[in-house]
Amino acid sequence: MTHCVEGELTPQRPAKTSCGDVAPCCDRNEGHSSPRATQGERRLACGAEHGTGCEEDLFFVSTKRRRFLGMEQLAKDLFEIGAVKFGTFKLKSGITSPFYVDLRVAVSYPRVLRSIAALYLECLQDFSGAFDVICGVPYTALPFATAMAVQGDLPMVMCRKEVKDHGTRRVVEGAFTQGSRCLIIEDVVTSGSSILEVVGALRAEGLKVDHAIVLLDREQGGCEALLGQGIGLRSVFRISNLVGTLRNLNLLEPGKVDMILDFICTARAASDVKRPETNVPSALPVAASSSSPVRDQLYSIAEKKRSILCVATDVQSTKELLGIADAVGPHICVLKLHADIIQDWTTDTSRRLRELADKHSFMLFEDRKFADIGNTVVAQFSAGVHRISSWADIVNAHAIPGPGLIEGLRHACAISGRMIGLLLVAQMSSKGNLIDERYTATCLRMAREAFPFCIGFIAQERLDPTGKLFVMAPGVQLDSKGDQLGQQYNSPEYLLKRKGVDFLIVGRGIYGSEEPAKAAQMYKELSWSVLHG
Ligand code: 6AU
Repeated sequence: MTHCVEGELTPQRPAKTSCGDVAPCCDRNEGHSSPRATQGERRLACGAEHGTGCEEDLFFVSTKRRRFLGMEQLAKDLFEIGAVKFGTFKLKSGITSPFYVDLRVAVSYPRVLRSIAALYLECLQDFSGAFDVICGVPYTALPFATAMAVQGDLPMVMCRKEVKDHGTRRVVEGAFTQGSRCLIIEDVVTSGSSILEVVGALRAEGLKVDHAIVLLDREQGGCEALLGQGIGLRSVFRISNLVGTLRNLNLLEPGKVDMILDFICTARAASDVKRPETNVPSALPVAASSSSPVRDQLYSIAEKKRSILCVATDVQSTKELLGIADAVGPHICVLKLHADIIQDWTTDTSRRLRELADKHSFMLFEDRKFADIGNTVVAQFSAGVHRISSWADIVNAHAIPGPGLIEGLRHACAISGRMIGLLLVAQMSSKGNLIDERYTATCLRMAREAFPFCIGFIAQERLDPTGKLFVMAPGVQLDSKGDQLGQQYNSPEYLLKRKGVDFLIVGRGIYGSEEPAKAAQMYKELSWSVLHG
C-alpha cells in the first residue's frame, strides 16, 4: 500500500528509522534515526511514506509552506470543534476505535469551512484542466463542495441520494453535458463505498469521473478500492498525518499517538488482507496478484487486450510520437518513450499522450533511466520541462546510486499524488555492457525491498522466481540481430519461452516499419500465441 495517497508535510518531521510494521519506506535509513525517537514517532515516519515527506525535502518546503501552515491550523481547528475526537469509540462495524471523526459539525464554523474549502482548492492545482464540474458526496461533503465552488469559482453538480418519485426524477442536478469530467469531493474515506456509489450514479448519467479529493483518508483500504475502479484519490490529510500534526502541536500525548498508530497499522494490514485478488490472466507468466495497483493495472490491461507488448517510440517530434501512439494503441499494453528526445515537447504533448493512453487503454512508460543521487532524481522526476511524475505510469532507473535513488523517486511520486511503478534496469541488451551477475542479484534484492513501488525489471531473463517482480525485455526484433551501435536483438519466442520474461519491448521493429499498426498487431499476436503454445 504505497504512493496512492497524497498526504502533506508533517510538521517537525520525526526522525526516520527502521520499521517493519507499516511500509518499507524507512527500512534502509537506520543511519538517520534518532535514538530518542519513540515507537510512535517511528511509525509516523513510516506512515509519511505515503507522501508526507520522509526526507528533508527541501525542494518542496518553500512551495508547500502555505499549504502546510493551512493544514496545521485546520488540524487544530478540527480538534477544537470536536470534528476529530480521541478516546474509545464503538464504531457502526462493532470495532472499537481510538479516534472518531465527524466533520458535519464544521458547517457551524464559517472560518473552518473556509479553511477546508481553501485546502481542497490547493489540492485542485494538481488537477488543473482535468475536470469541468465538481460534485460533493452527500451529505457532509455537500457544503464543503459548495464552499469550494463559491471560493474557487467552480461549477458544481449535485448527486441525489434519493431520487424523487415526481417531477424530473433527475439523479444529477445542475448543468453538465455528456462526457463532462467531474471531480468528486468527499469528507472522509474509509472503504471508498460512498464515493463509488456517487461515481456509479454520475457515470450512469454520462459524466466522466476519474478523480476524487477527500479531506481525511482513514487509511483503511479506500484508496486502493477506488483505484481498482479507476478513481485516483487525493487527500488533504491522512489520519496518521493528522495525528502527527496534533502530536507536534502538543494536542495529543505520545502514549495516545502510539495507540492510535497501532490501530491504524492493524486496520491497514486488515484491509490489505481483504483486498480482492486481481484477475490476472492464467496465460501470462505470473498469475499472482500483488499489492501494487500499478502492477495490477498492467496485468489487467494485458489480459483484456491479450497483449504483452510495449512499443518503444524513439522518435523526435510530438507529431510522430502521437501518430505512432494512436496507430499502435489498440495492440499494446504499454507505450514507452524517451521524452528528452522529443524536440518540441510541451505540456500539451504529455496531455495528448495521456488522452491517447486513456482512449486505447495503455500505460505510459518514460524510459528516463534515472541514475543520480536521491536528492537530484526527485527534481529530475517532478520538475523541469518534462514533469515526468505528472503523466508517466512507469519509469525506470539504474540501481547504481543505491537505495537513496529509489527513496527519492518514491517520495516524489507520493508528492505527485499519482500511482507510478518503478522498473530497475538489472540487465541490458547492449553488447559489452558492464552489468554482471552480482550486480543483477543486488538489483533483485533492492527491488524486493522496494516493492510495491518497484514492480519489476528491465532485464533479459526472469529474475524473481515468484514472478511478483516482472521483467520487461528490450532488444526484440524478428528481422535483425542487432544494430551498428551494440544493440542486440532476440526473438519473442527466445525471450518468452527460454528466458521467461513477461513483457516485450519492441522499438524500431515496429515504429521503423512501413506500417507500425500492422507490425504492432503482428508482434502482439505472435507473443501472445507463444505464451499460449
Ligand atoms: O527495439 P529498439 O532497439 O529500437 O529499442 C529498444 C528500446 C530503446 C532503448 O532505449 C530501450 O529499449 N532499452 C532499454 C530500456 C527500455 O531500458 C534497456 C536496454 O538494455 N536496452 C534497450 O534497448 O528505447
